[in-house]
Amino acid sequence: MVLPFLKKPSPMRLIRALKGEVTSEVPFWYMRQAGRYLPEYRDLRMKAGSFLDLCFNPELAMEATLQPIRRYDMDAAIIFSDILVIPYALGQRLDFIEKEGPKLDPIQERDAFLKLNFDMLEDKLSPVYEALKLTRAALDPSKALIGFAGAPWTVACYMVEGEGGGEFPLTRQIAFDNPEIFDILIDKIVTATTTYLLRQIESGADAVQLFDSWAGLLPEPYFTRWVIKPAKKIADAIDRAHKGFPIIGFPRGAGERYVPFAKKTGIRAIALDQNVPLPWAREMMGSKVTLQGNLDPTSLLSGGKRLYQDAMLILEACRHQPFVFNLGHGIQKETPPEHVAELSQIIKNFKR
Ligand code: 1CP
Repeated sequence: MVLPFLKKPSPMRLIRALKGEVTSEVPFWYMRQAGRYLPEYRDLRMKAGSFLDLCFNPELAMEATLQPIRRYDMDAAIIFSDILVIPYALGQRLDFIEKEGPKLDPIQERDAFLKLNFDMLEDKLSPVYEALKLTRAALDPSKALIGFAGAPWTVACYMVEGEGGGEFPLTRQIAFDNPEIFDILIDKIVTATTTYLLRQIESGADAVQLFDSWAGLLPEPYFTRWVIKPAKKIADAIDRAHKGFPIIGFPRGAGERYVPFAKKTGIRAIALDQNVPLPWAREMMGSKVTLQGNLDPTSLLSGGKRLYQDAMLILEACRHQPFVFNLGHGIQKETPPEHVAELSQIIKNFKR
């Protein structure tokens, strides 16, 4: 048994903040920090061929993961992959079409949900685990490596609809008309995602984030059924295997439902989108929860005075609280890389 006072604090600022510490410097990383806004990413992507070839080549995926760290020295790297590797590993056809985005062969029937199986999960996802191992070995010990997965509801949206678009009308219709049938799909994704995240942790991830990008589409009682409960199942399984392991929950667009999400899942670090006022979130969730967020990505697109003012408002609001600076959603591909440098400097210059 390790006595609590003998446990060394993590050398990673991000991990200390995720565990509730008010670190003297605010740790930061950005959702979609790797990707098409970086010229070196566009070169790498050309070299790899398709997007999936890039995700499933461990050396190239490591390179894409490390590119933004070299430029901006964030506190964390997020492994380069995509939430849609889960449907792919469950046997669904997946393509990324240039300028259009992901396309899957949609599945909408009970039988198709029942047929999904886990036989190929380990084989198909092993390049992601290899990429994590390589990246962890290459990364400075002061930097955290973040693993991730899509949350079951968001992944189900793409599996049923077959593509993005943001409204997912068919998915919502199937889910609300036949919740018991939709549960079959959600439960399969919960099982696959739990295994996937546990394997990422064994492969070197220091924290994991669960992206529920479309959580805002679900009113009650569906929000509890398909956002809160699946996240709790996954988080509980991780906690049973790795007590206290840092998990970041991101039920994007949940508005006031962020509060029951934090309470009922027990997840202790919550990523906020830009529509959530930080003081409100702090008051409602208490200072035991680490907040992460929540700069509007369009502020980063604009740069200059607006970026400075918006970033400072966030930093001031969280001066005395456990906090991780991030955006409210991913970096947009038109964002000038110099603006990301400006923002990183603003955060580094801020002293608590
Ligand atoms: O052509 C290209 O290079 C593809 C662009 C791209 C990239 C760079 C896609 C396709 N995915 C990614 C990487 C990615 N996706 C990461 C990597 C690590 C990093 O952040 O740097 C992560 C964490 C994701 C997560 C992801 N993929 C989410 C959740 C976060 C969010 O943005 O809401 C979602 C919804 C996806 C699906 C997806 N993958 C790609 C696209 C264009 C989309 C969105 C499709 C749509 O709904 O329109």
